[in-house]
Amino acid sequence: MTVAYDPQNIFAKILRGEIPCVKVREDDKTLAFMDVMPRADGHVLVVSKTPGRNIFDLPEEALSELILRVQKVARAVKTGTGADGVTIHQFNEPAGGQSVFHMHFHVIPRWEGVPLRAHGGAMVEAAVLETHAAKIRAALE
Ligand code: DGP
Repeated sequence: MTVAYDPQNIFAKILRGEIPCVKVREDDKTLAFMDVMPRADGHVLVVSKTPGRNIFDLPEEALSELILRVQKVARAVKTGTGADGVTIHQFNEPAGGQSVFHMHFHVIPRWEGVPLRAHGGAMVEAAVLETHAAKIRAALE
């Protein structure tokens, strides 16, 4: 069964400017901003501006545009944070670990031997997120 997209989800509200976020990158197709519950310092979410719940219903063209932005952000996250690598996560439906039902990718910097913090763990204040965002923005091509 396909579940309908709900335009009242939190990322749709961020896209409409109804609630704040710490922005990293924006263009006409996508928005990248800091995850408020980061699994590592520098954890970014890349969100499609096309309404879609997840991989099952996002139109192909929007998915193509989104993954190309994920690559740009991943490069900037690695360079900007000085990470050894980057983990990309994308969850679909509650059973798949998804909690916000607007299509997005997680871009998470990784350092050798450092485990990820919990998914959906402690919230970090905007001023701290901004210090990481500034480094990532500076590394964007
Ligand atoms: P998931 O749907 O499982 O891919 O996880 C959603 C992620 O979104 C999770 O890592 C926490 C983050 N998140 C939830 N609410 C907000 C919010 O209001 N602002 C920001 N920046 N991130 C949020």
